[in-house]
Amino acid sequence: MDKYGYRFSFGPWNIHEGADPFGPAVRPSRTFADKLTVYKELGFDLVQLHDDDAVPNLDELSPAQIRQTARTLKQTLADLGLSAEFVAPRLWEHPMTIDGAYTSNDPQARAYAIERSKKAADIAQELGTDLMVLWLAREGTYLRETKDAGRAAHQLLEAINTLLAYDANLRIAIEPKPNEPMDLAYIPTMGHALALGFQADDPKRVGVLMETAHSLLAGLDPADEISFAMAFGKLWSVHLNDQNGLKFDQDRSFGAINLRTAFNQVRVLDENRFWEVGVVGMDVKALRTQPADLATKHLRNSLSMFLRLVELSRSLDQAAVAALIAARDYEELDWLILSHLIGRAA
Ligand code: GLO
Ligand code: MG
Repeated sequence: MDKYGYRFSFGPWNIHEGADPFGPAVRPSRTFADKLTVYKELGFDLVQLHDDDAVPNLDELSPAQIRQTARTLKQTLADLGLSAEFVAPRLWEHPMTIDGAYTSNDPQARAYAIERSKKAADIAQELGTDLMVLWLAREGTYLRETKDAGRAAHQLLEAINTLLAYDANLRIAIEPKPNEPMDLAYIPTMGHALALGFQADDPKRVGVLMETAHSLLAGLDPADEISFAMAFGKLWSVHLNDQNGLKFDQDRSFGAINLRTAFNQVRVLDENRFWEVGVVGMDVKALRTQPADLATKHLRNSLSMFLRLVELSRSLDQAAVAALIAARDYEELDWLILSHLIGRAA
């Protein structure tokens, strides 16, 4: 925990080999165990996990074996002073999920997705976290005529209800994203995710995770997405990062592209006391050009940027801001904010 009370997390996928769709890995793989040793050094206390990060090959294991492996991991994490923030079922790599998971046209694939998600819930339980993140990677279409978006909405709701009923303590945070890998995803924004959650059998247990890059790819402002979710007490985690325009999902270091957008995300998180409700997750990737021994600086930079922006948010002259708003002098306010961000007097 830092001096402001925030706790930070990332997932093992955020230390990666640098492969992209046009080129192979450029850095050697680090084992999961090795990655875990980096967390504390970098100031992170919690680990975000896919179900199969926690329990490799879970499709080949019995429910009892899955629980046992997760229990062992809980101890490994504890020995390192770490704990799990959430578990996310990885519903986008298995051959059964080629045409979608909960919304696949194939009933067997849909059944697989539900069974797999139940296993993820068991893993979360054993790891001592009540939070499951649903990034609905392949719920959407490449070809509009292949599926029915209305039917898909009901299928997603049914999947969520099934999981809520399966584990009475489970909370589900939906992570919206508008595209990639799909052309068009069914749950592209915070509004879609919240609407779905409010329809659930136990709406109290469904919330959201806001990822900066995903909001930007939807043409939305991440700070407004945060505020909208927090207005209803629904923001349970974040994936802070950055994104340069409407391109592939870049997962750049937090604040690396647009400092003011980053500042406003931190400002609204801080004003709404996010440290009391959730963990600050960094879903960032090192640039492919980064040599192996220097490939965790994106995590260090993102965390440090967050803390510097908390400092800037708290040192903003609130009286001056209020006076300029009252005078409707928004140009002067613009100047005050920009000056504050570059550390100069207005
Ligand atoms: C990809 C997503 C992905 C998820 C992660 C957790 O665009 O951001 O990284 O956050 O798989 O479910
Ligand atoms: Mg993410």
